[in-house]
Amino acid sequence: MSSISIDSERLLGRIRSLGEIGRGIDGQLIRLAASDTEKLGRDQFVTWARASGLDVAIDRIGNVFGIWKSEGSDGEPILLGSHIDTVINAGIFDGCYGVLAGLEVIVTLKEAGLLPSRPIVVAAFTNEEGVRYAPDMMGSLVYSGGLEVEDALSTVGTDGSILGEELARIGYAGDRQPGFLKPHAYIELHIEQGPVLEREGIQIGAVENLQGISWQKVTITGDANHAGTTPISMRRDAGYAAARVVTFLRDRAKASNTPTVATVGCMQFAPNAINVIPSRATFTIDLRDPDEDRLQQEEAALAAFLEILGQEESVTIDVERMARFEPVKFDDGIVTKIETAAASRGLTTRRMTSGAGHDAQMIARIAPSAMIFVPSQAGISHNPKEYTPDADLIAGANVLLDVVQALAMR
Ligand code: HGY
Ligand code: MN
Ligand code: MN
Ligand code: MN
Repeated sequence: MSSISIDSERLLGRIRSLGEIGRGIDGQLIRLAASDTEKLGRDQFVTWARASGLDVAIDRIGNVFGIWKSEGSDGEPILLGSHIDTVINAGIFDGCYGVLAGLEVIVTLKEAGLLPSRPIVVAAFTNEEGVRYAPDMMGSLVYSGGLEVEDALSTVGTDGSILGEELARIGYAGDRQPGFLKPHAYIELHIEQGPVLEREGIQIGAVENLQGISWQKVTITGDANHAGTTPISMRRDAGYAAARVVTFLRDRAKASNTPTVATVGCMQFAPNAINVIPSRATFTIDLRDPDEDRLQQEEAALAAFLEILGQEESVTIDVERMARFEPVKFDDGIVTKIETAAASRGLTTRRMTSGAGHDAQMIARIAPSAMIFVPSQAGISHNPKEYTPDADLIAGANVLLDVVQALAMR
């Protein structure tokens, strides 16, 4: 077992104080990408990183890097991190835990007087959640060469804002080219956001793969008409057609006995009046599966259903792809180091798949990567009830500390 451990109080204190930045008077925590509240969160991370003696670099898509290049260290860095942007009415652990634990690992190594053979860097990636600007994991996608930075900066948000203008406005339109640091390895510590670890009573998840993600935006157009006078047989009801899509997706995923999951998270009707048949329904579809072939089959089945639905309901259906990421397999060597580190601390561990998307899904394109999970109480996340007990948060950070030492200590 490693001779050093993180400073638990410092880490837990920082998680809780960052968790209050962006909390509205209604108690909701919201730090959407490149918003004023996210700026405050970024500023806090930069302040802590600089106070820890790290150099801070910001790239053109606003990714923030805390860099520790100790004397004698050389070569490609070990990269840690995650994100500090949130969904709407978020919990305090998603993303922030990985960024702050990464910083904590660096400070712990510095305080122990240890000198890694490589630089160690902790990143806070821009727009991981994708709530304001699609696609999600955008900062790490650009960083890993999956999206041109100019295209990303010109993205129009759900509020009509332009990402590049917003990053400039909050002072995080950096000057470094994305990808300026090629990582030797990337390890992301994250809450599981699902029920597996808690249900099995396991403390550490050694994440070996991450499922594919397909995001689509659908617009169904019918005819507005009088809710009282229009016979059912004469309706071109966009709202009803949209509802058929929702039940199609759920029924198919439920009957499939596969890990496929499908979610319609956003839906708007127009004109959105109690006594008017909706002329337009706009909604999103989030389809995921750890197997690429099956994910493609699900996308094809959906497309075929929409074709038939359009004819049956006499509506037009337009589909816009918003994001598409293939499943990712992480580096077996690093996953094994995670298992070894957990076992050496007497922690129970298991290999597992990540249901959620993460920056590691993108960085795995350019460097050997893996993730460490800690349990989420009742599997809840993207919800203010998101919670992980202190002991698990500390255990995860210590496993990250040990894996970094295994990768970077002389
Ligand atoms: O959608 C996701 O899985 C991630 O939280 N952005
Ligand atoms: Mn996250
Ligand atoms: Mn999230
Ligand atoms: Mn995520």
